[in-house]
Amino acid sequence: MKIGIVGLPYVGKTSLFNALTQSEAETGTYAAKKGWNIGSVKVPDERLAALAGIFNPKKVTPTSIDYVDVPGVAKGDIAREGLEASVIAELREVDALAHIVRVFEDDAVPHVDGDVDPKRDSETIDIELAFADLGIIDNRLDRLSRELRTQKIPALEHERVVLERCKDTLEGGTAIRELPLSPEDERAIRGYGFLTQKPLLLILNIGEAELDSAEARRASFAEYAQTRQIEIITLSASLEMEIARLDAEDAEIFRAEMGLNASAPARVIEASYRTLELITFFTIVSDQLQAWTLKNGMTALDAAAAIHTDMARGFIRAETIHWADLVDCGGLTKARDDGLLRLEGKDYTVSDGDVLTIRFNV
Ligand SMILES: Nc1nc2c(ncn2[C@@H]2O[C@H](COP(=O)(O)OP(=O)(O)OP(=O)(O)O)[C@@H](O)[C@H]2O)c(=O)[nH]1
Ligand SMILES: [Mg+2]
Repeated sequence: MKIGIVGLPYVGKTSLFNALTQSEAETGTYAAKKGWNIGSVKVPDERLAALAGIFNPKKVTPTSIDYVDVPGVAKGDIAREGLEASVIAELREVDALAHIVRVFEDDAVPHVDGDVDPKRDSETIDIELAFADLGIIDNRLDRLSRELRTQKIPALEHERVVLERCKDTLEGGTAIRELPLSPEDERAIRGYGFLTQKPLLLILNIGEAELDSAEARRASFAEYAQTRQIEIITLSASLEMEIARLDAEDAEIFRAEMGLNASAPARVIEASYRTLELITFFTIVSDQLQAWTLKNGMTALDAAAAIHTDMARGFIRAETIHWADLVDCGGLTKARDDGLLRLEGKDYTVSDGDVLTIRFNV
């Protein structure tokens, strides 16, 4: 899973990236504007520790999330191609976007549009993302109308109808995310990776001295977020970057002193999971305990495919137990003896926290 961090220039994108991935990428207003940073974070999961407690596995593999930190996008950048095409192409590949909005006041950090105005700024980015999608749609519609003049191809006709709807939606100031699309419609445009179709997290970068205003800030964005179906997180990126440099114990003490409750990276990761509607399942195979992600609603066969295509091809059944039941009874053998392992077929809908043992032959 990959999440792209976007926002205006100098709003704290790289600071947050460093906090999330424990990196030391260059921050500050003179950082190079080219290219992007990619880093990975292991998803903390208490269930893994509990399961490891009964299995003593040789290896424990958590899931991970990749974060991509791209250069800032200023008003008009997309229209005048001020942002490298490779950056946009990279963003088209991500599963979700985290949009950072500057709330912090700091005279030492300039603002591209003169002053700090979180609402205006978040709308600026909405518009830039919409422009990026419209550019692709217009090009494609041109091509399609030429192709469809000479021959009638139903799939292309359908694609044209869906793209026209996307275009109208964007021109009306709404993201493609909010456009109801059937699964067929969805398939017709999936390949374009439209930026405004991606799940979005809104991250308000509150100044370290103003953190007690976080709730009020969040409330001021409640309506904005609700109409756009997005989640809001508040944090201070530069403070989180400092905390990420401390060891776990000092970080805990520091958070307590600052009156910060849950760690911001953990909140961003949790929100990423919710936004993407992901669940976690676990496997225990030859001394290895591993966590995997799956889209909510997916089946045991999808879970098998996530592990290995051979497993999906030769799928027989999935022996299934909820992680807490397994921890309670103390092991898979005991669970099997006690009749706690359920035998599920390929259509079984996997639940968050399931431990699966996939039986298959190849
Ligand atoms: N006071 C304060 N300054 C911050 C905060 N977050 C970021 N900054 C400062 O803002 C400047 C820009 O931070 P970056 O993290 O490099 O911002 P960016 O969005 O990656 O910038 P570009 O990549 O150039 O678009 C740095 O000088 C940071 O120290 C914050 O929460 N409080
Ligand atoms: Mg940066």
